[in-house]
Amino acid sequence: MTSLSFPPGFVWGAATSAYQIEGAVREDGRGPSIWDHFSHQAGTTFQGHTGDVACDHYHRYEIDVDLMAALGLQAYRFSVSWPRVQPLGQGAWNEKGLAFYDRLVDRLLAKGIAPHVTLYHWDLPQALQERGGWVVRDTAQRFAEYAERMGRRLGDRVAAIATHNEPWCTAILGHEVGKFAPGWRDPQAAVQVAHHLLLSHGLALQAMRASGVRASLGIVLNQSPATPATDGQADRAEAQRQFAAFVRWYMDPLFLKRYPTIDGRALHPVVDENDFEIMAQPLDFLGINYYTRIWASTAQPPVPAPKRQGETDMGWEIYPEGLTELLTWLHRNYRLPPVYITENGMAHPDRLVDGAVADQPRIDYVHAHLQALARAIEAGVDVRGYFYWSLLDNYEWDSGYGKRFGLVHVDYDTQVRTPKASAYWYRDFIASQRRT
Ligand code: IFM
Repeated sequence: MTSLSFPPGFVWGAATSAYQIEGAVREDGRGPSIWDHFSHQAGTTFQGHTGDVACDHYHRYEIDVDLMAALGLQAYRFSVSWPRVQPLGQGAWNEKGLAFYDRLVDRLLAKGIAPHVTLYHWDLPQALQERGGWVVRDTAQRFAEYAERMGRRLGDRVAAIATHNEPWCTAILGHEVGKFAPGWRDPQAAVQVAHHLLLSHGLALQAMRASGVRASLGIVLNQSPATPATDGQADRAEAQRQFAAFVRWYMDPLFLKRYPTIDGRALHPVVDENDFEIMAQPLDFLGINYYTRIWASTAQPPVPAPKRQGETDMGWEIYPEGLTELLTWLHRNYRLPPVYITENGMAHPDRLVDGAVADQPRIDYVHAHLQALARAIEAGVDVRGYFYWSLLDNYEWDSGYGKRFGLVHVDYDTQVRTPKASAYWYRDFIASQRRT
């Protein structure tokens, strides 16, 4: 085992999201989401995979919570499927959908596992998309109503509620690159979507606080430091530009009530007078998802990232030092609330052999990132918890079931769950932390 030691009360968990694991997309009154719609269009996902069944967690949540308990997890981060609880994204609520999350939360609590809820992990009700989706300002208001309802329903029992997961992905991958739902390729729309996501976050926090929600309230951002490929002026400027677009575009409005100036960026959202005040609501916590760094090269062809510590099955460079670099930079530049690492993990081409999965590279990945995290904490960053992504192998969006991130292997034909070597390693690590 390891000599790593984290502050008392540090929380150890794992994360998932609704569309990636639940399945049961047409059951008990759930409405369609943009991911149902998108993944059913030809050519959008790996081998046409959809989340129709996924890990069938909707029916198997009890055994999944038992698995978490067996691994000694102290917290579980999951998301609520908006169209499961409000099929059209406005108007009527679906009691059967709400009751599912009641049952999940109660089972977690019965096992001593703290529920950390995310309200939006990319599955917008399709009915709202048909009215324009996130490019329309009114969607932010609809989201605030949904947040308030979920806050009242779950907020007295869950530890934390995050509004959004990774708004950059919704805005850029969904509306500029087009590889995520709703599949748009419109950079001006993307910048407006990013604005409305942050606005909806602020409105949601206001609404939940006004109705007395007791859970900690925050947001989850995906972030990476940016390294210039060379010492040249052009690469250094490019690294700053990419970092501003990826990290500061979301952090500055939340903490400094403004957007950063980015060299050469002509696109700007329409911003109403009071928007920055709304977006910059005090945060009880900030969730950060960290996987890799940005490698900035202006050469043609670009200088490739060195990948000295290898890459994951997503092709992402393994660069644990980036977690220390990122957190210490954020700590120096913003007045951060308590931070949680709400996602960190690796895809690996795991194989089940004789009932076991030997995923030593994943163990090495987590260990190295925990060392990097410990260094950031030593440097003064107030980090309160770590969630491995993901508890289960699951539906990796446009990569379908082709990429496995889980601590627990899922056989998608039989739905049998098999903890991998990394799950046992993580279990023993958590137990060792309880003793320190
Ligand atoms: O699977 C995703 C998750 O939904 C959001 N963060 C990154 C993960 C790995 O790509």
